[in-house]
Amino acid sequence: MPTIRPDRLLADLRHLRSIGAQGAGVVRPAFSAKDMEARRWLADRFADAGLEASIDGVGNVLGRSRNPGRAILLGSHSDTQPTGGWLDGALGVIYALEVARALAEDGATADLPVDVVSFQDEESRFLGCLGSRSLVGALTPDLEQGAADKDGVPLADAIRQAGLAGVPRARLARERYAGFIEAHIEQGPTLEDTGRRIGVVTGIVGLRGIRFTFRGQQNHAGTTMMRTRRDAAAALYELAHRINTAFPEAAAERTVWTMGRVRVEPNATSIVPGYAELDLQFRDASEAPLDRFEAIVADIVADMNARGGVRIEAAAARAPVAPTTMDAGLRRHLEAAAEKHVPGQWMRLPSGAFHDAGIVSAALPAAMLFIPSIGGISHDFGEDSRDDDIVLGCRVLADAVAAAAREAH
Ligand code: HGY
Ligand code: MN
Ligand code: MN
Repeated sequence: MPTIRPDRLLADLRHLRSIGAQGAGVVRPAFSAKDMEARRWLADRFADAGLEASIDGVGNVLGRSRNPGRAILLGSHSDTQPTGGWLDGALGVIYALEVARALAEDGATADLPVDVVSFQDEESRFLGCLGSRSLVGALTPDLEQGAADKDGVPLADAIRQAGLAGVPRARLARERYAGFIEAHIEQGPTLEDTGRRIGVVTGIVGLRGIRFTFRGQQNHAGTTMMRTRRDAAAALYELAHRINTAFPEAAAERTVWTMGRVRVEPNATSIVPGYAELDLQFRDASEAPLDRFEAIVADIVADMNARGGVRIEAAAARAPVAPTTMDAGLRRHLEAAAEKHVPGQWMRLPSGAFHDAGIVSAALPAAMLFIPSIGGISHDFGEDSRDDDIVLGCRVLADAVAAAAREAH
């Protein structure tokens, strides 16, 4: 079986961490200077590994094997959240590179084609999983038009400023691939809490987002009597409270919802706010609870608008991500490799985070492998995993990929 090189794996992970490093974390938003610097470095590393390296028109970094035959695609994303951890996405990209190198260096697997990818904007600076959507042909014009980041920077401007305007966009040749495998940190506490070292993902959550806007009347905080106010922020707080009261009844066991972005204008102590925004995001492994949540929200908004005063509008805040099930055949290879390396110390589990594998699974059989996150922390500078877990995860992936690639070849 192929032998990964832990020193090389960790050195590349740490080099990638250094690009955009802020304390223990990393700030490398999609299309930023640091993001593109990291992508150019990855392209060089892919080329050093003997792959045909390219960066496409939305910033996906691709490394294509020169070996003939049906390939396995490996990878994840190298862009980060605004307060990004050093392993979210980066782990899967560097694992993919290391596994491609290890198979190429082993006579028994050197003929197997393994391609490597770092997708762009998985973290939704513009829209979730932009790069993987583009690769599988799901980045439709209506999704792309009008896409802008939270500061109003249009996607088209970011692409141009990154030097990618007019660069051809790669499109997945489905017939080339037997499947896609993404390794990722768990970003949750389950593996650590249960003493497992490897997770094999059964399914990936679906996700929807709604942005509410509240239009009232800005006024003086002292002279405007309560009965005459049209307080946009008060309406926001009422809606948030009613959501938090109604949702638990309609939720399934692992349904989650988050209201992590709020805007109140003019955001001044002595002024009754005239305008406000609230972003709601909700996730579940099946569509039914998500549908129920949308119906509840529509009823609450209609009830509040019927009262008058503040006008509430609700609009989709992002491209929805559908729940997906991971491929049983690829999962079997991951499970067999996990059992070989850490018998009984692995588990099957769902992913509460969404991932590029969820998008790619519409076009290819897809599977995911998790390693533990220390304290279950992620999307935070404190995100971390133990070196021995990082090395073990790559060893398990290498064996699983060698078996899957041999089967496909
Ligand atoms: O939000 C997510 O699930 C992913 O980590 N971007
Ligand atoms: Mn991620
Ligand atoms: Mn993330």
